[in-house]
Amino acid sequence: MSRGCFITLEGTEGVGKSTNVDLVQALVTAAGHECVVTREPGGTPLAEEIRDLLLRVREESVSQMSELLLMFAARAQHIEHVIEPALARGDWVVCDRFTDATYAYQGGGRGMDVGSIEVLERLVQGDLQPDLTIYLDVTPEIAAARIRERDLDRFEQEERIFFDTVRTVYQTRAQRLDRFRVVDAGAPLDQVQADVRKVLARFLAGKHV
Ligand code: Z5A
Repeated sequence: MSRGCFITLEGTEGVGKSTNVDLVQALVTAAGHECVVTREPGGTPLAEEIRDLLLRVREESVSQMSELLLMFAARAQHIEHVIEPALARGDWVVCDRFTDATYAYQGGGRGMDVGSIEVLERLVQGDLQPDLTIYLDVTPEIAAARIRERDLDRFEQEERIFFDTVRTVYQTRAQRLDRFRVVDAGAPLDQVQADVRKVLARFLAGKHV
């Protein structure tokens, strides 16, 4: 049994990750693979509790280090109980956000030391990295407009400069890392989904499936 593939979707808030996860799942399944869909922070009962702690708006200010460690605590749980077992049995995993989000939000938005993130990444993930990362790129204005009607969580309440920095980190990583494919998510949904289909088709062709 060969190991499954690990696909992540990334981007700022409201960019359309949840919308496109379903499409990626459908394409992977149509190619004949069992597909596990999951998300971060979250993906197991304990990790979902940590997600709730992280996203809830509260009076007490959350220290940046607490935020970073909670992200990786949730990730450790998620990897051990969901991601690694699925990949080991040959399933494909499609995950809404992973560690690129930590570099973008905690490293970029919060301005935390990237060296500390690298240490935790190594500790928690070992050699585990996504095989393909679909980065949905959009201006913070368009993304914010898409979620305007919602009750905003603790991250979504950040200032515009925060999301500009998050986007810059994502764009830099997308240029630097081969596993990234960038999709213009400011386009109408039909176009975005056509582009996601193309990315998946090329990836599947490269895997000879
Ligand atoms: N976070 C972190 O700081 N560090 C980490 O390591 C990790 C996460 C893993 C929760 O993540 C927060 O955790 C996140 C970063 C932080 N906070 N922020 N901001 P999340 O992924 O759950 O939160 P989110 O990014 O806010 O998810 P979201 O709001 O659900 O966004 P989305 O999934 O990208 O968007 P969507 O729900 O698919 O679409 C939003 C709306 O736009 C919806 O009405 C769609 O119908 C519409 N849409 C989608 N695409 C289009 C197009 N192309 N045109 C028009 N309308 C569209």
